[in-house]
Amino acid sequence: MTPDVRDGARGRPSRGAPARALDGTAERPGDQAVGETAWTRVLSLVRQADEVALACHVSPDGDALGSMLAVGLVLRSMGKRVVASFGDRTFSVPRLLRFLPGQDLLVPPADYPAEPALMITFDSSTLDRLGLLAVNAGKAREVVVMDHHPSNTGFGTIGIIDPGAAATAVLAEQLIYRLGGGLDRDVATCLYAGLVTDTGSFRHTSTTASAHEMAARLVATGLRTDEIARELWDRSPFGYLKVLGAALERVVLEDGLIWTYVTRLDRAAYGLPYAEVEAIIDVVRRTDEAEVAVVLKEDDLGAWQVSTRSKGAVDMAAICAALGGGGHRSAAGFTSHESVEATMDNIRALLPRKA
Ligand SMILES: [Mn+2]
Repeated sequence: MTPDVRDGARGRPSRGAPARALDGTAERPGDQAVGETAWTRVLSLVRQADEVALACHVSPDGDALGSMLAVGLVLRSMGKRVVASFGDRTFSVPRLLRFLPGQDLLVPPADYPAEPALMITFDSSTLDRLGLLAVNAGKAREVVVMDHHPSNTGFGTIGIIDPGAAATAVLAEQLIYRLGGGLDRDVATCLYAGLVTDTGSFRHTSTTASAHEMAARLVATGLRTDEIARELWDRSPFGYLKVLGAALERVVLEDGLIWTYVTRLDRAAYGLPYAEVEAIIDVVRRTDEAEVAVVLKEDDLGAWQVSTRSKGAVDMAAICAALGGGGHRSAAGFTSHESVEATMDNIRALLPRKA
């Protein structure tokens, strides 16, 4: 995609509001959860830096990678040297996210600065979620943590953390705005990917009026909402259908719980990478008769990555935390090294008993 620089399509916080000022003093998208002191420190660090090292959580989703690349593109346009990465052992951008602009900013963890003067992390609630780059963060002089998870542990030297933000992309937009950076179509595409990912395409309860207002600012740059939606949700390799079929063939409904599993053999038969089976939970969880949905996905190393969802009545974050994982009330997960049967028994034991 090429940047869109049409007048009137750039950097207007909302209709009738003044265009973004270079000194960052004009009216800006509302959010008072992050203290002005923190913002002031971040802006001064960024303005002084020649090089900024960006990182997002391992196995990045649209919010993590989109927020990071959006800020990276803007910093580069301001003349900064920018490196961006995530700490997966096998460094590969998930197929769904390869359409995002700014991928040339990415370097594998091995090429990341060992001791960055200024590091900014995106959508990572703990140091561990940075994977291999947790080591670099530990040695960085300053680590700015931009995140919206309520469970954020407060790592880093400066926190730009707002649990009320629909996505880290909301905070990334504010940073860009405060830096005086413009929203061109590439930057907006990255931010929009974050916003639609974390609001479930404007369906989750995080879909506030301000989330829609932000979407309006982004769409005004001329980005293609249809193309972004297709890239994120409406395409898959043929093998996905076959593996989905296998998962649905063995789905079990028991007492308000629906669950199934996908083995690495299922995937191997069609050369389907692990990341492609993430979406199976979205098919399973729609079942009317179930409050809780569980999909066990065997990863390439033979561990079970367990995705869980509830419709709100059951706190899956608490259950998954008890099993060594975490997440949100209605969407959480954990890793299991036990059998499918034992893993399901562990979950059943923690589910509330029916009256
Ligand atoms: Mn997020």
